[in-house]
This record gives sequence, structure tokens and C-alpha cells, in this order.
Amino acid sequence: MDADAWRLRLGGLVERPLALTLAELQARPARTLPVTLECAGNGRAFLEPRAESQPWLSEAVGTAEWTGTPLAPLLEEAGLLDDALEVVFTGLDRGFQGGVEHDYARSLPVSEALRGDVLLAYAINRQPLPPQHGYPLRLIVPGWYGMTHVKWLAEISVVAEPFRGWQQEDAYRIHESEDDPGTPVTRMLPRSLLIPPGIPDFMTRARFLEAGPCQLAGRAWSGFAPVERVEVSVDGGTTWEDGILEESLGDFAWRGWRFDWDARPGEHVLSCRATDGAGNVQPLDPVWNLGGYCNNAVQRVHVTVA
Ligand SMILES: Nc1nc2c(c(=O)[nH]1)N[C@H]1C(S)=C(S)[C@@H](COP(=O)(O)O)O[C@H]1N2
Ligand SMILES: [Mo]
Repeated sequence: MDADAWRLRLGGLVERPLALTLAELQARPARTLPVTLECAGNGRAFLEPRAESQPWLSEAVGTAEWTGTPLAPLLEEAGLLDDALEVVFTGLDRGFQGGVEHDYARSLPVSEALRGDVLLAYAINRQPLPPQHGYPLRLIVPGWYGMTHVKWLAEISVVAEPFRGWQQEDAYRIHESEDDPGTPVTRMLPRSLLIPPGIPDFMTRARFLEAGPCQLAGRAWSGFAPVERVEVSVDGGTTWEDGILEESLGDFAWRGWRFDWDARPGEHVLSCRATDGAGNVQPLDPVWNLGGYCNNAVQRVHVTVA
């Protein structure tokens, strides 16, 4: 992407359409926020039968400090017209999916687009965005699953009708069959992961650990409300004990947790379970759906203690 030729266009149902250079966006007020992004397909490969898409296990998640200019003041400067319903964000990448040629585009309701923490981000961890993360500009919507954070952002358009683009209407829906419209994927469900202790067996990934005190640690996040509790089970989910939460990095960043375990010889299945402030809890078993989205079932790590 040649950033000198690039412009962010903001138009549609606004009084004053805008075209901004990267330098103009960088000269505006800036905000830096730690935000966790998780792909909505994270955990898909644990579902059976599995959708034909990326076979993510637990790895499609990360946290960074994103710097950008808040979107809301730009929308206010452009002046939303009365019938504004949604804001559509379009990236520069074009391709075929589901046999349909389209630009990558996603929409947000106006109320969500006007949240003060929605950013037009040009930096990650104080560095310019690298190409693969959306250079020169990407949308950051704290709390929402990965597909929302449109990369290589080129156009923002205010519309009066619900947006029906492929990435909005066909993809990212929770449903059991193609005939069922289902519900759209929005915010990240609570999820937690633990750092597997000990050493692995190459093929099975089973872990081996010496008996004695062992500190388990991991991360937990939710896009609905901050994580309030992480419980740990060392017996496959039969009994649970509270872990200790580390300091919060921010409402929309994952939170560290730890748990002191006295590892006794034998076979163990380690799990962690997050609860958020809205009362959402991770399920023990996945909830199957056609696209393989939003699998936030608790992780299971098999460990042999010797
Ligand atoms: N323009 C554009 N933006 C996009 C995508 C895309 O294909 N094109 N993929 C989305 C999805 S599905 C995810 S999970 C995140 C991944 O962000 P990352 O590559 O920075 O990890 O980007 C989102 N933004
Ligand atoms: Mo994704």
C-alpha cells in the first residue's frame, strides 16, 4: 500500500463528506488502548463436524496496545444525517468467498460506531501497523470479535439500511443450517486459556510434569464486561477452585490469572473457566454451529505427573 496515494474517504449520509490523508489522521487527537482481538473462528477445530474454514484450536487471539484517532469526533464533524442507521467500513482487499466477488466490508450500528473507544488505528505497540495487520489504517472496536476490526481501511460510509455485504450477512452468523438466518456474531464471549505446564509429547501434545508445587497461569477475557472470576479445575471439570486475578490492563484487554497447584502423581486434566461482570460463564462443552464460531468451551490440558 502506497500511503502517499491513500486517502480515507468518509461519506454516505453525512452533511460534509471527508477525504483524509494518513498525516491528517495522525495530527488529530490520539488514544492508545490495550485491546484483545480474538478471531470468531478460534476453537473451530474442536467442533465436530468442523466447518470448512481455518482450523483454529486456541491460538487465534492476541493483545496489543493500539493507537489511533477516535472515530466519533470525525463522524460528528462530517455530520450524520437523520436517517443514519449503520456505518459501513470497507477495506482495500477484494476476493471471492462463497462464490461472491466482494471487497472486505463490515458494518456497525451508529450507536456502536459513536462509542468513544472505537479507534481508527495507525499504530500497534507504538510501531506503525505492519502490512499484515492493516497498514496504513484499521478499525478497532474494543470487545468485538476479530472480523469487526477492518484492516487496510479505505472507506467509511453512513447508510440508512442494514448492510447486506457478504462478510456481514452470509458469514459470521450463529446458525445450524443455511436456511436458518440465525444471529450475528458480535462481541467476544468470555474465554480463558492456561499456559500448559511441564513438557509435551510431540504427537499427542500430552504433558509430563514432576510432582510438587506448580504455579498455573494464563489469561482470560470477555467482550461483554470485564472478567471477574477465573476458576481452575485439575480433575477434568468435576471440582473448581478460584484462581487469583492479576492487575487489569484495561476493560477490553485480557487479564492475567494464576493458581497454586500441588501436583500429585497421576493423570490430571487441567481446565480454567472465566466469568465476566455480565454473568456470562464459559461452558464445559462447545455449542456447535455451522460456521464454527464462538467456541468458548473450557480448555482441557492432559498432564501426567510423575
Ligand atoms: N480488510 C480486512 N480486514 C479484516 C479481515 C480481512 O480479511 N480483510 N479479516 C478479519 C478477521 S476475520 C480477523 S480475525 C482479524 C485478524 O486481525 P490480525 O490479522 O491483525 O490478527 O482481521 C479482520 N479484519
Ligand atoms: Mo477471523
